[in-house]
Amino acid sequence: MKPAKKVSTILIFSLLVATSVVAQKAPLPYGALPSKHQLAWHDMEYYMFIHFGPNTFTDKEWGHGDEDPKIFNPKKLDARQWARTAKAAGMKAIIITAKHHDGFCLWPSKFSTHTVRESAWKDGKGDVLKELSAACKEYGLKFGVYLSPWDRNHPDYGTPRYNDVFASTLDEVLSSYGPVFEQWFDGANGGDKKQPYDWKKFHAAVYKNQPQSIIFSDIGPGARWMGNERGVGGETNWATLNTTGFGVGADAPSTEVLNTGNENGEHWIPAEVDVSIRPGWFYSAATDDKVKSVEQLMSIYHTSVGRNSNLLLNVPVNRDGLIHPNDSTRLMEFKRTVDASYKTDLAKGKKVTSSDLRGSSKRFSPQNLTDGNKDSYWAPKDEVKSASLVVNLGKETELNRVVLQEYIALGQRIKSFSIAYWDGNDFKEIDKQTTIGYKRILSFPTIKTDKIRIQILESNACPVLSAVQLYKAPDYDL
Ligand code: FUL
Repeated sequence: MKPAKKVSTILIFSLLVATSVVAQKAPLPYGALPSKHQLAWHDMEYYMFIHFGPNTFTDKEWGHGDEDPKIFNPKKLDARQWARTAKAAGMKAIIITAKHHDGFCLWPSKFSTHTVRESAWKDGKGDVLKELSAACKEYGLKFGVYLSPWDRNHPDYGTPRYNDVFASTLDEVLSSYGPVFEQWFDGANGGDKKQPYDWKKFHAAVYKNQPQSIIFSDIGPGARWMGNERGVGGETNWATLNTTGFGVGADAPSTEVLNTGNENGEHWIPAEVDVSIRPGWFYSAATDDKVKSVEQLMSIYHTSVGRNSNLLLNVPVNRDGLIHPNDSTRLMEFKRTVDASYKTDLAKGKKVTSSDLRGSSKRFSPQNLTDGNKDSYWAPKDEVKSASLVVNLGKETELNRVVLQEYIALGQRIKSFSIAYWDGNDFKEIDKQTTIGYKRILSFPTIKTDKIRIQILESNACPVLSAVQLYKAPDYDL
């Protein structure tokens, strides 16, 4: 070989190598990104909320703070029964109202005189947080706390001293009961007394003790309220939100914005759907026959977990200190239905082809979509913003659910997509939707096909999908 020819061959060869190396780099992250704690939080999907306190004994939703603490006397309280129920229901954690708006503390706080210590329960020697955190640990559940900044009992409320009291209260709870995966702050304030909250101080108290904790409030910073208490997350649901100029409660973004998030929002603040299994948040014998049906709960599952949100389902504890059998029975029926619907992934291991490949590396192959591993993903080339994927089932198969997951560690990117099935001659559209995010579930009447097509119609950066799953849910769950 002549030296000139040799040089040009080497040049071409190194150019080829260079292009393939460039093409095979992972896509760059897009927009606001989840922290590693938020990524772990997304994986939890479904957990229990417990509202419990003096309201349980007075049949109120909002106590006034002047209730006699002696009324709190749950004689058969068994936190292990709550944890056992949550575990059997498939939940991953329990968040309890450690302090609701009436100020009553479910633990013997040094910073209050309105607590379990002043109650009749266990002669003032009890501590609900101690029992529940131990039960959660025993059953492998995470533990979280709701502490209302609005306090209708504390004498300092409405004075500058209160912010320090509340920060000390947080400090006390968050340093006494082991790991707290989520700190829940509600935005309600129906009182006459004005109290400008020092959120910076409150957040510092949380992170000092529990750096991994997800702080929930109307606007996060860990997770956001999704704008209603009916269990309905936005059909379009971005995990990103603009918070500049906004606050909690009256200063929060509109409920519409909370419901959908902001496309290209400043921060990763995903939605958490909080909803009660009964009409009220607190237990009342009057609602024993109004526990939500399996159909209602399945619908909520699809409008929460199925729409890029976590589901925080409230199961109020009764006056005995137990979860009522009507609630636990329903939770088990719900679990059976979810399991029956999402038991067998018909796409698992099936061949997937895509309109675009990001080089030849297995690392970005469409095959990763059906490998059962949500940490592997498919991505096309950087400049590709719309693409098409076909799952070949190999034989005619009945199905009525499609589950999609974006690889959110690289941001939420997809703006719209459609799904279609092969009818023997052509692809027929089943549904067309907007966002995907951590998880999107689409339900539709049963079809029989051997191929499903997913078209990414618009994406803010090249789409990065980690899973396509297909299911045939029993018809009763529609
Ligand atoms: C709201 C409260 O006012 C309700 O009582 C309940 O705790 C709900 C989950 O949050 O802000």
